[in-house]
Parts: sequence; structure tokens; C-alpha cells
Amino acid sequence: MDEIINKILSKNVEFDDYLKLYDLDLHILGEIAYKIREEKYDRKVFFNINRHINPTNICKDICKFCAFSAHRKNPNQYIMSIEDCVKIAKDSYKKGAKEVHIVSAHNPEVGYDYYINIIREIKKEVPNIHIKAFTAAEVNFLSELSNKSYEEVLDDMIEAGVDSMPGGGAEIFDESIREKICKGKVNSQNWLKIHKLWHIRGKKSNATMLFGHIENRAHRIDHMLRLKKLQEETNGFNAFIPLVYQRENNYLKVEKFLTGVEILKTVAISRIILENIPHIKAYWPTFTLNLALVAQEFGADDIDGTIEKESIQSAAGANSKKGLDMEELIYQVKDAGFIPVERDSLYNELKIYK
Ligand code: V47
Repeated sequence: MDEIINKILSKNVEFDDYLKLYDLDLHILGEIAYKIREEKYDRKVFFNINRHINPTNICKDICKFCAFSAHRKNPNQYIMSIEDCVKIAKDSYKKGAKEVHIVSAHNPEVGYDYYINIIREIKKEVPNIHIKAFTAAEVNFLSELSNKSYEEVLDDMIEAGVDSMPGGGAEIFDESIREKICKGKVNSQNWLKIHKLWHIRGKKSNATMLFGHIENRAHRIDHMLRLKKLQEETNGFNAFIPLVYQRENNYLKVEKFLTGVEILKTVAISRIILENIPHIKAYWPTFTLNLALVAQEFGADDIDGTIEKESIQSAAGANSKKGLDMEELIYQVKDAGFIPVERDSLYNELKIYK
């Protein structure tokens, strides 16, 4: 065990050394990860006041893990009007939201301009709200739909008012797993390329990893190492977000689900491997708020935000449909012995709740 820890701290680390981290006792692993977290942020837990908007759930792709997109198991198709999206952003801003997080399905019917004009109109009507929008999977879809290059799509997004990109669509980079769970959508190389192009434009983004389905530990390590490498080049990622797979209403046949221990080990290992990504987010809709708070002792420093209305993970069984009341969130963070810190989307501290 000491050998593994010394090797990790020596930075002369190989793939198998990272994989062996999973063999460590949870508390020892947690202690190493917590030390890194403590040095960066002490007992602070970051959150923001945000609103998710999912303009349409009609999707040309069929990701087997997805319960949000309209298909046989979810026959309720919808397309929101641009006016409705603007109204939600306006109302949320009035109620204190600092960020709208806009993610859609890949809907060819509505056209390229629908996606871009949602951003443009929100920026026009609510100029001070931060717009975090469009996963790399959507950028890839929009590029195919419009015959524009990734560069052109990203420039259109910036021109319309996107401030940062969310981390969705990464799933698991390993090509053999990707083929089984989300064949046809953006491939791993292009996911990373799109984020690189975004970072080159001076913009920030996040990176997710969907785990707890048919992948194994080695696939998770590989995923993290590919992100670490890009971060060394661009330094454009703000946060890494391990998303725990939710099992209901989708087409993935998974027999065994993750234990809390495996989830916490994965969080701790991500904090150790991705020391060059500033934040590790324990996204409460997939962790539950309770485990997201425990994860703060294992390397995470963020729990995302109030969200107001969550649609993607709740469609797959997460208990997160209505978001989270801010008072409750602050109370829970304090009760867990941490200091809640309201942040903006780029992690500037707005208010410390001592
Ligand atoms: O990429 C889909 C995931 C993601 C399921 O950047 C599922 O701050 C669990 O990207 N179980 C979209 N997860 C959400 C996303 C995100 C969320 C929170 C914060 C940020 C950020 C980004 O949702 C998809 C996919 O991996 N997802 N289905 C499911 N059954």
C-alpha cells in the first residue's frame, strides 16, 4: 500500500498504478484525496443558483442509457418555443439564478437557427445571466446538420452569447464501450477536439464521465487520463463531473449497480488523477444530496446548484425533478460540517455562508 501511495506522489505513474488505487482501503484513498481538496479549498463547498432548460427531447440518436429523449419508453415528445425558453430564463433571473444550463436532444426538425437563436434571444433579454450551453455532442450534431465546421459552430455560439460549455456527452471515452452505449453520437476524439477548440477561444468548459453501467475500472482511469492530457495542453476545464448511472426507463441492460464505496473511490481517484482540473463536482441529482455531501470528504468540492427543474437524470429514476431549495442546500452543507460558498459559473466566490 505504501508503495502505491509513494508511486502516486512521485508523479512517475503508470496506468496500472492508477488502477491499483481502487485496491486501497476507502479511508486511506479518501485521506489522500481529501488532502488535495483541503489544500485547495479547505472546508468550502461550492454551489450556484442555476436553472436547467432542455428545449427539446426529440433526438435522432439513441443512447441506450438515456431516458430523457422521446422514444418507445418515453412517448412524450416536446419542442419548447424560443419565447418559452426566454421566459424561463427571465423568471429564473428574477428569482436569483445566475446561470442557465441549456442542453437539448439532437432534433433535426427544428433546424440550426433554433438552437442558436435560443441563446441569442436569452442573451438579448437577460444579458447578465451566464449561459452554459450545448454539449460537445450537440456541437457535433449542429455541425453535421448545418455542414459547418466545429470552429464555425463554436464561433456562432460565442457570437450568440454562450459563455461556457457544459461537460455532457463524454460518457466513457473507451471506443468499445461507446460503440455499445451510444453508437453514432460524437466520438471520443471529436469530443476532446471540440473542447480543445473551445478552450483555444479562451473559453471554459466542464467534463463529465458516466459510470456505473457496463464500463469497468480501467475504462474510468482511461477516461480520466485522456482528460488530464487535454487539460495539460489547454487548462480550459473548470470541473470534472462523475455522473452516476441511473437505471430506470432506458435500454441498457445492467445487472449490477455501484455501491456507495465504489462511487466514493471513483471520486477520490478522480481528485488524485485530475489534480490539474480545479474542481470535482459531486452532482447531487445522480449522487443523492446525502452522498454528494459525503463525497466532499473524499475529494469533491462542489455539488452543482439549485437547478430548479432537472429532466435528464430524473427521467432515468433520480429523485431530482424539482431542484433543490437554496435554504435547504445551505443547511445541509453546514450540517455536514462544511462552509457553503455560492459561486458564479466560473467559480468566482459570491457569498460565503459562515
Ligand atoms: O452526457 C444521461 C447523462 C449528461 C443518464 O457541465 C445520465 O456542469 C445518469 O452533462 N444516468 C448530461 N446520467 C448532463 C450533463 C451535466 C450535468 C450536470 C452538470 C454539468 C456541467 C453537465 O447526462 C449526459 C449523460 O452522460 N445522462 N442519461 C442516466 N440514465
